[in-house]
Amino acid sequence: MNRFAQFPAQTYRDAVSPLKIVSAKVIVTCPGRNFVTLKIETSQGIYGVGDATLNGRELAVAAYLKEHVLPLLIGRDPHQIEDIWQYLYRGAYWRGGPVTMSAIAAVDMALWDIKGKAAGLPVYQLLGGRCRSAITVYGHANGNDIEGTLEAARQYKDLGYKAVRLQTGIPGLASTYGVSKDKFFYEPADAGLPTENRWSTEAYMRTVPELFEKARMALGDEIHLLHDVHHRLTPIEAARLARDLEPYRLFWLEDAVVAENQQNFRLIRQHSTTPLAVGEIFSTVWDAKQLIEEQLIDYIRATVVHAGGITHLRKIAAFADLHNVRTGCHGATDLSPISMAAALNFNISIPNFGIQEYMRHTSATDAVFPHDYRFEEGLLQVNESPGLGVDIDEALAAEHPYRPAYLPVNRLLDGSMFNW
Ligand code: GCO
Ligand code: MG
Repeated sequence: MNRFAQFPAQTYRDAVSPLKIVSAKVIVTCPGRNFVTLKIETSQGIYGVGDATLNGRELAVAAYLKEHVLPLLIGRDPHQIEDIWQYLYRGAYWRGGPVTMSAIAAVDMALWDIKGKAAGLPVYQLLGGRCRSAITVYGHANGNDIEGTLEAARQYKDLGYKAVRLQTGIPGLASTYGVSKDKFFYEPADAGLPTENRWSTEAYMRTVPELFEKARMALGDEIHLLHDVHHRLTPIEAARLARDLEPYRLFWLEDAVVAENQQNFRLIRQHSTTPLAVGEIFSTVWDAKQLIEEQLIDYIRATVVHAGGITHLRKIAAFADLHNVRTGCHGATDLSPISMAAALNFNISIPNFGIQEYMRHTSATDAVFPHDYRFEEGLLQVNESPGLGVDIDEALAAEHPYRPAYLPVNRLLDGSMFNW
C-alpha cells in the first residue's frame, strides 16, 4: 500500500494545524496620505496585518488583492507561509512587478504577524533571533538652499541621528526631488494629478559637491552622510558625481542612474569608490541579480512591501550577503508603519544589515497604525510584543477616506519628459 495514501493533503494539514484563514479584507485609508492594508483573520481569533501601499497606484493593489488573492486564501492554514507565497507567485503565471509583489508582500506580512502571535513571540525570534541590539536609521534633512539643508541636518544631529540624508534646492530650479514644503514630513505625492518639476543636470552637478563640502565642515566627520540622485544621471555623469564626492566620504550615493539596465552601474564602479545603493523600486531578486553577483553595489534598498514580503526579502538578503552587499531598506512615509515594523523585525535578524531609512510618519498616521517600535538616540527599537507589534485602528481609518494623490513628473528645461 502507498504509505502516503493515508495522508491526503487536506487531512494532513488539519492534523498539523487547526488554524484556518476565515476572512480577509482590504482597508484603504488616507490619514494625510493613502495607505492600503490587508487584514487576515483566523478561526482562533488571531489576526494579522500587512501593508500593500504602492504610492500613486494604491487602488490597483487593493483590487488585485480583493479580486484575485483573497478568494484563494480562505480555508488555508496561515502557518504555511512559504507554500502560500509560492502559490501566489507561481500560481499567477504572470510573475513579478510592483502590483503583484506588493499584494503578495501584504499577505506575507500578515501571515508572519499571525505566526508570531500564535507562538507568543515577536516575528524576529522566528527569523532566527537578534543579530544586534537596535536598528541604525537615517533621517532626511533638506532645505531650499545649502544653508537651509545644513540647518535641518544640525537638528537631526541634535535628535541623536547617527546618519542623515542631505537634499537641497538647486539654484534656478523652482522645485526638486527631496525638498519638502514641510521640513519634517516630506510628502511628494501632493496633488490629485501629477505636478510638473523642471530639471537641469548641469545645475544639479554644480550644487551637490558644494553641499557635501560644506556639510563635512559644518557637521564633522563622525556623522554618516547620504544622498539620493533619484535616477537622474547617465552612467558617465554619475561616475563624475561619485568621484567628485569622494573627499566627503558618503555612506552611500543612492539611485545614481536608472537600474533597468544593471550594467549602468559598471561604469560608476570603474571610476569611484563612493559606496552605491539602489533598489527601492525593485520587486524581486531578479532585478538585482547582476548588481549583486558582480558586486556593482554596496547596499540593496529592496523593501518588505514592494519586494514580496519578509519571505522574499530574506532570500534577497541572503544572496546579497554572499557578495558583501548589505541592506538599506526603503522607509519613506509612503510605506505604512506596518512595513516599518516588518522591516525592523527583518533587519534585526539578518547578518548583513546596513542601515534603515526612517522618515517619520505624521501623528495622524501613527494614530491609525499604533505600533510598538520606538526611536531612541538615532536607533529604532524593535517590538517585543508577539507578531509585528503593529495594528490598524479600523474605526479611525474609516474617518480618512481615499483621496487621489500622485507623485510629480519631471521635464528637462526644454520640455522633454525626464525621470522624476
Ligand atoms: C527614498 C525614495 C522616496 C521615493 C518615494 C516614492 O529614498 O525615500 O526615493 O522618496 O521617491 O518613496 O513613492
Ligand atoms: Mg530613494
